[in-house]
Amino acid sequence: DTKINYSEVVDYTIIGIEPGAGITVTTETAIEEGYDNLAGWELEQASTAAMVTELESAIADEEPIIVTGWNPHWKFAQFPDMKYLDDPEGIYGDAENIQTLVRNDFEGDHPDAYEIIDRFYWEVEDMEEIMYEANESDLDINEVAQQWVEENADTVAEWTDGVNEGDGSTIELVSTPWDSERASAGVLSAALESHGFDVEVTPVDPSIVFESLASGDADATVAAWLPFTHADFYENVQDDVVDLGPNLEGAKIGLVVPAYMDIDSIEDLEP
Ligand code: PBE
Repeated sequence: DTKINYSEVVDYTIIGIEPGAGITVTTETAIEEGYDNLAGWELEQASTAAMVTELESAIADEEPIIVTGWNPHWKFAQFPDMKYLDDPEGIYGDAENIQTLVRNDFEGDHPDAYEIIDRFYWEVEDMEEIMYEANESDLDINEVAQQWVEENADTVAEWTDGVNEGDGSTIELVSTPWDSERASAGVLSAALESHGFDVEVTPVDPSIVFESLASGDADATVAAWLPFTHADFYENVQDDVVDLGPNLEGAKIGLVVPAYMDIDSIEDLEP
């Protein structure tokens, strides 16, 4: 038949993102251990911005392209004509959570901030609204997050009601540099600040998020993608951090292609 050999057209290359991302590690696992048919494939690593640029230009020309993708992400939310390739080996997993972790002694040291951070929970639509708004406007994600906290007082009250006001002590949040995590760190900071805490947010690579909590250098994160994306980083520090569970359910990662590509599964790729 006349089926296009997409693997050849994309030169056996997946367009990835930053080398330090969890999805980069997961995709290397898919290539090296998960799928025999990906033997010899390359994962191009540069940045999320470079991936989005390549994706936009491929779509403009209706060319095939395979990228590492995830939700919530404003770009994928905005392109309904993208699809995840099926992952029969379960390397990328099904639904992913974004989870909250704190350092071991944090609850004892800052019980009130701990209570707010433990209660912090929101929906995919909330996070997407902030990312989308920041991309449509000239505002920084932090400013949009601050506005969101002012406009969603009922939700924020679920996190802060009945908790003692902060004594001005500083809470050190550690996060990652993607828009999704700039949004969540921005919202949680604004909520904590509105309740009398000072907050510092440090964006770093995911491996450093986990290490800095385990060493006690940082207090908390709301940026852990589990159980798949950050599995390797988490396993290294599991006993030295406290997992407070999901703050958002319904995230996802995987290999993503434009819907005009007549291909459905990672298994359809050719070595
Ligand atoms: N991401 C977005 C990150 C976490 C958030 C999926 C690109 C990653 O570590 O892969």
